[in-house]
Amino acid sequence: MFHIERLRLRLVRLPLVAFFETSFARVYDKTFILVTIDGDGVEGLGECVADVDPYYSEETTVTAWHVIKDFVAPLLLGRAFDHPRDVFPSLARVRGNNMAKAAVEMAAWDLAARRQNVPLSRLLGGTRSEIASGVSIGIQDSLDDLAAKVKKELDAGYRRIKIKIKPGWDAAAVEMIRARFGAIPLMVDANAAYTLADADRLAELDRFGLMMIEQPLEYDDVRDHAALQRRLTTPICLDESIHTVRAAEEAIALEACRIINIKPGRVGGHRESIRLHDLCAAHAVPVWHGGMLESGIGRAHNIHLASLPNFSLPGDIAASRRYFVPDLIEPGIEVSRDGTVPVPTGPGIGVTVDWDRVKAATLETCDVRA
Ligand code: NPG
Repeated sequence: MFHIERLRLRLVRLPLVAFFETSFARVYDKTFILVTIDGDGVEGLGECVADVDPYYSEETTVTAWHVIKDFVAPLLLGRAFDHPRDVFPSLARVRGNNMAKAAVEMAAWDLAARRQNVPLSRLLGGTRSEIASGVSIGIQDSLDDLAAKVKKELDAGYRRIKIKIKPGWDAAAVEMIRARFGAIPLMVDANAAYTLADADRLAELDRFGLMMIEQPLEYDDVRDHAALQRRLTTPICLDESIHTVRAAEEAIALEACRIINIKPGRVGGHRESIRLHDLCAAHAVPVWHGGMLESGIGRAHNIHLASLPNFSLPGDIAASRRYFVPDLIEPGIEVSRDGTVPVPTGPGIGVTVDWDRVKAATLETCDVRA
């Protein structure tokens, strides 16, 4: 049992080590909300993955701040919970806004794990002591730049390479990688940049033996993905479209994908991620853990979650140094030469926050009490 006595929101901005470009935007820094929950003399931490712009999803840092402060916090403050899995259902009155809910819900899981003095992975049902790590490489200015990035990440030991694609930056990029690096574990992510009218062009990717193509079509679509999957041998992986467990049930029933990417921010936190993980396991659909350019705090949450058994493919959970130097945690997340990350063994998320760094990166703070 734990109490939720105070919620603190911090708007934090960190410069990225290098720009990151998807089919929808190029970003140079990451601005996000850090959530702290206080209860029973213990603190829990969560990171909101909403961006400043509504390009990946509808939510933004401003909408999440508003929803947490004015709607989520009042439903939780002053209450006692037997288990953090009870937090998400108690927010049911608030529709959607999963990134806002997840940041708070995940902080509650951290708090509960710390209160019990166990690593978060134990509370979540994790079974691994290390997770397999892959990288996501954004769209580059040239194929030579892309080749240099791929080489660097393979040399670092990462277990699979994902590249971002969009019309005009797709088959040639994949062809170059296959020609220069051979049969490496390779996948592509379109972030909804194509339509069903592009099916023939997407089918051209089949000859490259990709592990999967992620979210080729609209962010809220399932039906067209099912039609596309019937025309591709490459497995489709859904990301944006899977905003709830129900959406995953529909996608699986319609055979719209063969793999699912789990991001706790997209589905409302750890509880819903576990339900999604279990649903996929029951249907023999492999899952992997996505990334949203998190700081070490959100990254630590992801590592614990990715220790569950059906996370059988390498996730977008890479080393801190690829994103932020310095990170908000010390030491940062490290990836071993064989492309794995150990699951932290200390209480809760099990990483040490450098509060001076958090303070230096904070633009705005807000406390909410019962
Ligand atoms: O390594 O954290 C990471 C980035 C992984 O490619 C990645 N994330 O569409 O999954 C995505 C993409 C993304 C990044 C989406 C930032 C939204 C914001």
